[in-house]
Amino acid sequence: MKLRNMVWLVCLALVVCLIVVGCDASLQPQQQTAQPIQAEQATQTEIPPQGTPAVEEPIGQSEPEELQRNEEGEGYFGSLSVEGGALTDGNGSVVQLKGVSSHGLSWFPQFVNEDAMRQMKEEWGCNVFRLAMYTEEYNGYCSGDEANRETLKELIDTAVRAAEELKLYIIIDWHILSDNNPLLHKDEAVAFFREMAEKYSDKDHVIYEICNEPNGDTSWEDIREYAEEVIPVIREHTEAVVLVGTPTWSQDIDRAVENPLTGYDNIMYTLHFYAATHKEELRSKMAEAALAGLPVFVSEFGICDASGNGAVDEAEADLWLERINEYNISYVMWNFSNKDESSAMITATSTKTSGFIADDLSQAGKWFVGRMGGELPQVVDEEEGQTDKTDDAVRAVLANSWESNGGVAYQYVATVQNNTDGELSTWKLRLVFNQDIELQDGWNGEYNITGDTLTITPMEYNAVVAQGGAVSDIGFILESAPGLELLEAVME
Ligand code: IDC
Repeated sequence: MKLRNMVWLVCLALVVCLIVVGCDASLQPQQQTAQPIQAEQATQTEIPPQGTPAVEEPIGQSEPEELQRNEEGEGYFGSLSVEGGALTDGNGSVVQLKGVSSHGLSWFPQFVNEDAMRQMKEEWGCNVFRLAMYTEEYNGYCSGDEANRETLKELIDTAVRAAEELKLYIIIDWHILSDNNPLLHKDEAVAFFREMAEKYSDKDHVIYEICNEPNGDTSWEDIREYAEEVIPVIREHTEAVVLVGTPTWSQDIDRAVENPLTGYDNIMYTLHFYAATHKEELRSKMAEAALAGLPVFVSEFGICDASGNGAVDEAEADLWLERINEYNISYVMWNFSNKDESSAMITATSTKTSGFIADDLSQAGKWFVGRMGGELPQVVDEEEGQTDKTDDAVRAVLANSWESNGGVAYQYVATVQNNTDGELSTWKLRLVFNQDIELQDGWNGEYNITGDTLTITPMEYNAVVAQGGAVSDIGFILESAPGLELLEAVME
């Protein structure tokens, strides 16, 4: 009797289990793939059924249970296309690009480097980097000479190649501004985009922004006329996403709603805002365009005023971000440089071009990284003794430390200062610690370790130091037991 009861009980339990599992599966068909996505990762969601206004069926960060992590991970989705007003990956799932824009490539070329791009991607959670190539202002593509044009194209190429490795999208931005009408430099634009599209025809991660901000009396008809000439040239080589600016510094997106370009796939229209200047009126315009099914891309925004300077308005910036996410719109923040203006993400006093810690970021920079859910290393344990033991020409500062692989990771930033009376043709640093170390990562130098001693020699590009000059941002991460101390840092 007892045995039979037990058999019955086991069978009953099995049946109940099967029913429960079955119900659960039918209620949550996507459970295997749906997992909460990390804040710093770009989002990818189910595309809403055609014709469903996004406002009724909000997609994006607000409904984490609907989010799917892209199999490729890291916020990189391979080749992109535009479907039903949304940016999508190859499987038709909506994706959102998030990232930063360079300042003018001629102004701040040093900020376009692989280490900085790696930090954007890996620590801040960006999946797109925009290269703002002014056409007119300061050594612009059209105002500068041929050598300048070559330099700009080389910088673009450096970024495109680094981004390919890092799985970061790149926007090549034809940054018209004081040359207010894109028709002014149409021939140059046609030639430039022909060259770029041919060169990068097989690069899934390149996006073309054909005119930053038409302004003045430039009409939507002018922009259309320009786009009708530039887009076909790009299309001879690639189906990559093309971003088209709109009148009034890319604010009149409603004109594109009324009369969008036809006959091309993968076209998006840009809306730009500066939170301390542009508020609910422009936000509604953006939302209406998205609701009307227009593919909208915020390829530039700032959280200060439209001059790129003035006070930052975080409250208004948060309202913008909320609305942007509601419609799953991609966004790119102006600007990744240390210019002394409030839109610059790096403080003017920072001398670094990568390896940024919290102190290097401006209010705008901190806001951005914070909202991205990214990491902001703080300066910790910067004990006086740590820098005192260095000689005049070498400064090595512990920037951060954290637990790692059962030990501790120590991030240092070193600077070489040329205090001699002539140029240094090369340099070599020797850093001695109180215990054995291992190298986890290092940038802007060649690193060698024997026991407790680290030697650093330059890369090709930072070997020569002018008299009175310095090489900053020699950065490295060491692994060691707790209690690591730098005993000596000298130039050999
Ligand atoms: C600003 C830069 C500033 C530079 C100026 C050149 O922040 O350092 O001197 O351009 O005219 C835009 C433009 C963008 C502007 C930015 C802030 O796309 O080039 O950058 N802005 O004025 N549209 C609205 C604001």
